[in-house]
Amino acid sequence: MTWHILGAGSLGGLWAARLARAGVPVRLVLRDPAALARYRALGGLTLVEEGDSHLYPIPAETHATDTPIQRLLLACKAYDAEAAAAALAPRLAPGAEIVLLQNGLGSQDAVAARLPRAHCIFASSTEGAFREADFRVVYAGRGHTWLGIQGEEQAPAWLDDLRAAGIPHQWTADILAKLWRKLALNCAINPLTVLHDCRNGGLRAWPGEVAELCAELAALLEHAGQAEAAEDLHGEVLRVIDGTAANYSSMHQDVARGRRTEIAYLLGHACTQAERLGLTLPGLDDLLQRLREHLAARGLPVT
Ligand code: NAD
Ligand code: KPL
Repeated sequence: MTWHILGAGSLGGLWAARLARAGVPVRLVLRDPAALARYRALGGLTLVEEGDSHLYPIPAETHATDTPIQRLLLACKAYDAEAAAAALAPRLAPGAEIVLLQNGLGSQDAVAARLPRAHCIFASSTEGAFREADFRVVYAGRGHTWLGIQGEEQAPAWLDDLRAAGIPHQWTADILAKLWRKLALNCAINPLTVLHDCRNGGLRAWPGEVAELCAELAALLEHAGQAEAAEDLHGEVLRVIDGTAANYSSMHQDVARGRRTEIAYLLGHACTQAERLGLTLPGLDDLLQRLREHLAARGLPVT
């Protein structure tokens, strides 16, 4: 079974290279003929691991190719996911499996609503990768990927492809708990690193602000039916701040490079859900307001 991978960026490239070198059939789905021409001129996708680079001549196509897709890895940013899924909808075979690698929450439901006949598998990853150049990806941090369909205990047989490819992963019947927990961690850390213009460790100078946000995020998780994901949230946030003290958060890196952030699917989603649940969370609302002003002042989208 061929894996089509849409989004030959950081995580999509990382998955594509590992699957391809394990002998799993992979095809990249690129945005347009210009991207395809640039890719072909380079001769494939390069993965850099521990300083060693290797070129993988993975076949590629554009959306316009008309062969059916049975298995798709959607590896674009959350704000591109719905449009990307809609563009590929006519090519999806009945019962196609789509793995959604997007961080945060909100985009997965938008994709699933667009593709009611597909099996959408949600994923939450702590692996780290970045694009050094076009179609050149650096594997920057080992991590783990949780995959699941909410309430589905039985892992699909095709997870064997990930095992063969050495992609660290685990199936879970409670993928929403994993996604909510990561969203809460990201909401407690990332916006503050942007506003205080600091590395994650710099947040040690703002213990009161971090504690207040964690208390509000834990209340949100509990009201959203995610009591387990709320457990010891503050403790884990402090451990992540210490464990990644020298790093800049992903949102800080996006803002520093003038790139659009996934704010709508992280802090924006948290505030929208709080409002829907009738919860007043002044610290999170104020953080969202300040973050939007900060982004707007730099000409970046605020949603
Ligand atoms: P990225 O920007 O490096 O790659 C996304 C790719 O998707 C880009 O190459 C873009 O051109 C492509 N794309 C967008 N729309 C497309 C379309 N319609 N057709 C074809 N290609 C299209 O992004 P990333 O860092 O790989 O992040 C993907 C998701 O994974 C995000 O939600 C991110 O938060 C999450 N994530 C990333 C990392 C990481 O280390 N990079 C870690 C954990 C989670
Ligand atoms: O995931 C992260 C990110 O930077 O996006 C961490 C390191 C957990 C900080 O929130």
